[in-house]
Amino acid sequence: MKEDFTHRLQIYSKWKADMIKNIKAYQDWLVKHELNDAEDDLRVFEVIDGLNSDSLTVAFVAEFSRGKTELINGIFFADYQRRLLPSAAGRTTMCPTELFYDLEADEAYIRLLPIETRADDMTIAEHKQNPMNWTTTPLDVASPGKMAEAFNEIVKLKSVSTDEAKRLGLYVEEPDEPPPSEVEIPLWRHALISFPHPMLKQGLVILDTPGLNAVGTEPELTMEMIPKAQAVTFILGADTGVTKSDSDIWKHHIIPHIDTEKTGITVALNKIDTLWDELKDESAVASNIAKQCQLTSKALNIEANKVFPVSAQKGLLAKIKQDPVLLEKSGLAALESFFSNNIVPAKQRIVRENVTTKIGGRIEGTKNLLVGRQDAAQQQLNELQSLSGKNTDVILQLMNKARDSQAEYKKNVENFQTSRHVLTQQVKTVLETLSIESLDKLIAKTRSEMVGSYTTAGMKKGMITFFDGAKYTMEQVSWQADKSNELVQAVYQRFRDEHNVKDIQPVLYSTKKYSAQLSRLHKEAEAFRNSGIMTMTEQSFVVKKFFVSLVSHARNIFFQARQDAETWAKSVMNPLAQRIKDRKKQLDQHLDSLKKIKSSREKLEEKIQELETMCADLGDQINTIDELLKAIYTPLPETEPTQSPKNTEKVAV
Ligand SMILES: Nc1nc2c(ncn2[C@@H]2O[C@H](COP(=O)(O)OP(=O)(O)OP(=O)(O)O)[C@@H](O)[C@H]2O)c(=O)[nH]1
Ligand SMILES: [Mg+2]
Repeated sequence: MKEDFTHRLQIYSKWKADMIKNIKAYQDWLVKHELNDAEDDLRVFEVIDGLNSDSLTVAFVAEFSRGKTELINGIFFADYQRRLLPSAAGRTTMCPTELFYDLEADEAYIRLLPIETRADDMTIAEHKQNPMNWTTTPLDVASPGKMAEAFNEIVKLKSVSTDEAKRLGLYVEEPDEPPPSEVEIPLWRHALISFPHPMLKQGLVILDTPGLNAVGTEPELTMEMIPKAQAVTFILGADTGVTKSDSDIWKHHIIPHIDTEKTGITVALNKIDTLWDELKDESAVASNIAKQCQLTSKALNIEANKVFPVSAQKGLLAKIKQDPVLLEKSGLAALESFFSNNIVPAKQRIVRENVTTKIGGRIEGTKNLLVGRQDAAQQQLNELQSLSGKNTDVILQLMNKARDSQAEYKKNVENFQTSRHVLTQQVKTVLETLSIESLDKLIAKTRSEMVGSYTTAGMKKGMITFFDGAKYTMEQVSWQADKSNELVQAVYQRFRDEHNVKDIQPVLYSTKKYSAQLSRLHKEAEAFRNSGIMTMTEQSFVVKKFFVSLVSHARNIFFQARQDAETWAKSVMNPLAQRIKDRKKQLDQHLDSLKKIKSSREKLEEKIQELETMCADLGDQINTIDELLKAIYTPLPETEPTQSPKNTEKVAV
């Protein structure tokens, strides 16, 4: 089964590689035909970069000791014939752990972020930009024993004074107990494991998390890392059922932060082997498991076919011992095939949409330009063909017509330059409103409202200031963007009328995406404020962390909105400028041809032939672009329908 997932990842990687090849070919083609400009080059590089660094994240989340790590061992690392990542009773995984392969460095390592960095204002994402802040140890991949030993770092603890633990937000005071002088805290804040496993090399990232109700869970994990995953698997224990703590995690840390349209959620009801009973017949056991799944699906309010009964431990054992009967019984294969059949195709769809929105329009624009050239060449060809056997007067008439067109063209260019200038002024106001400086002022104001009162009330006030301010700014931008769009549309309309072209349409700038992101962030912030975390004594620390990640998130949204506006402003008129340039060239060439034909009638046949070759060449170029468009818009071959796990079919209501 695992081969299935690997195989799908391979097909997906190949699709990405082909996409990169096609886009590069397009870029080369643009350069060769002198049709590229700096903005387009940048966008193409961005898309290629995005495809190169694209990854697919599967996150495993749960209360502690539900078997997250064991499930990862069983699904992905059974080939190593042992339990590769440490899994044991009680709290084991002490820091979020990302398993991936660092293709750029092409090295296996474990990189650990010291727990003390919790005291600073930097997010984990920001720390990732700077390997100097981490402790890096190379991994000896030839020795599973040595690797398992290196991975043991992620379960390590150390003793610190209670004050130090408080400073790091890792100590919660018990109301009736005197604080101890020392407490045990995790040694590391975050772990990155680069490991040359075939699936990880294909871009898979596995996120293992510590029990989410642990003291000091950083909001960055629940608000950023988990929501960004393409798949989230929530794990429960069949021995414990859905406890209050499980249900709190599900309600407060998972559901409010996940966009179910984008993220595939599955629930693994683990440890079903605890329900196996050799004294009962198999059907009684199966119906007991099915009942548990049904209860789980009801308790979490999730479709029954998303609940997978599994035994991670027996699955791992079955794979190591190569026991197909036990493997089947462990239910691991059903969960794996769900991953293969659903996660990869969903991911490919998102990536393809991203490529098409970023450069699809540009490629279509290129095609329209070529069709425009072909039409113009065909028109000239028709004119020249109609000249054979005609006298000089007719040629003179055509020359006059061409000169009139040139004069008209000149006037249109002047109009175009004026509109371009007006648009530049208009866009300036959009960019000014989107300035990071004004957002930073808002952040400072919010901070001053919250500092010293990291309480529910202080936080509520701060959040109202922040989101009202951010929303207001975005509305302003949206209003100004509408005005810019109207202007652009008017310029295009005029261009279409004056130049008699039908197919040319502008790309418009929209803040919709950013407003939606902001309101999502707002929703997450509200969910956070209403969550149980706010009543915990360590609140000031967690709230501060929350604020840090909220601000970095909001800043990113504004930064992206501004960058997009800048790129848009620079390139929105390019298709028209390109057409104008083309038109000038065509008019000049045509007049030149007519002059030559007038002085020597033998030239007529030569010019007709030139135009015929040009039309044929343009036809070839249009075909090439069509192929490229087809490659970009075609999804991966149809996948098999979603498979339901055997046991839950019985419980589907
Ligand atoms: N019987 C049984 N025990 C399991 C199964 N899966 C995991 N366990 C045991 O449950 C305990 C916890 O497993 P882990 O994989 O460490 O759990 P975790 O969710 O990663 O826990 P934390 O890292 O503490 O958050 C270990 O002793 C495992 O051996 C299973 O399918 N059946
Ligand atoms: Mg674990």
